[in-house]
Amino acid sequence: MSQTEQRYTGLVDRYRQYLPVDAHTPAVCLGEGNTPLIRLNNIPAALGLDVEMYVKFEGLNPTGSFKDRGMCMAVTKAVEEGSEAIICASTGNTSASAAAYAARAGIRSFVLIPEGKIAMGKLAQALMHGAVVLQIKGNFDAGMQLVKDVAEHAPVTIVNSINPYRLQGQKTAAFEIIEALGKAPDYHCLPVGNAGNISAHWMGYREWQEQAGNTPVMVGYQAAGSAPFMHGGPVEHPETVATAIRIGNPQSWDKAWVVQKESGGWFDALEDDEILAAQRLLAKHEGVFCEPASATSVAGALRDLKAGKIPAGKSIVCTLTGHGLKDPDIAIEQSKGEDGTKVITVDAELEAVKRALLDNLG
Ligand code: AN7
Repeated sequence: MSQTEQRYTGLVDRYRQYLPVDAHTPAVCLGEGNTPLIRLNNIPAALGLDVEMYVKFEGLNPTGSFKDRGMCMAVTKAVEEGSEAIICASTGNTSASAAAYAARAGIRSFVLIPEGKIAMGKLAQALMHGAVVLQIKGNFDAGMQLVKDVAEHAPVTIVNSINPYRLQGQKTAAFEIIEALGKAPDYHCLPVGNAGNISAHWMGYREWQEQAGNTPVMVGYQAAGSAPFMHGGPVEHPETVATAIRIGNPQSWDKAWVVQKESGGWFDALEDDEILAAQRLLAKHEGVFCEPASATSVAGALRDLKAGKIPAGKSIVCTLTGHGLKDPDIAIEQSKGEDGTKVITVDAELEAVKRALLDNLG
């Protein structure tokens, strides 16, 4: 093997035989997938929980979220089919990913985002990758409807998760977990917005059920102010600090209920302060910085572990869907103490720095 062949190219090459591509399909890849499965040590110990708990850190994908798995497949197929432009509605991460893969493929991208409700890092990405950014005076659900309508009148490929290739790409996360553990975990917990990712994971687990020997119980967590799966129908005005999952009308509604039934799982919801507490816990005690929406999975799993809903002694994987750097505003906001920022300003001289160290060592 040459050095080039040995280099990791991305998930289309790695899982070609399990994906709807043939040997000649040119992959539009950025080295996505192959993300670490990190065992949590400090949090379970501190809480006295008997559990084998992992986070699958999808924030380490090329654009910082799990969307790259699906986008790699969606753009690969769009290009193969001769498309010259892609479009999506997005709470942020899909737009960042679509913009990057379109740039890589040399095609145009159009993204519709809700005005004022997208994290700064995601907007920066869409702009830098050259997407045409349409900020709409409405939420994600309104944007999604507009995308469906406009795609009937213009030569653009929709790359939201209603594009079936998106879920095909995203199912590979389940393959990687089975490869890492030698089996599927007992429980798999994910944040749920449109419910594409939980549906894709279940597809992956089912496809590799034979070699894994088991399938996990799938658990989906939503933000309480944005929890259509708890209300049994669409939520008209979803609100949450976790803007990535500020979605009231999930596009994979039916698929997700099938996952719940087949896997014996459930949906639940968490308040914004529980979500942010889990985000801080992961950052401070495990060195893992995810965005607020991602922490929903860990917040939910810890609550269900404490309540005994998830029994002791089990293995659990929580997906951390996006990187903490996506949303610096929320991170800094949370890091403020009672007297303002926690950054200590000192004179640029040894005594002042020494005093600050000694004051903070105790
Ligand atoms: C960090 O970018 O829908 O349940 O438009 O960015 O598959 O929708 C983002 C979703 C979880 C929910 N965590 O996944 C978008 C978008 C993060 C996300 C979800 C999203 P799905």
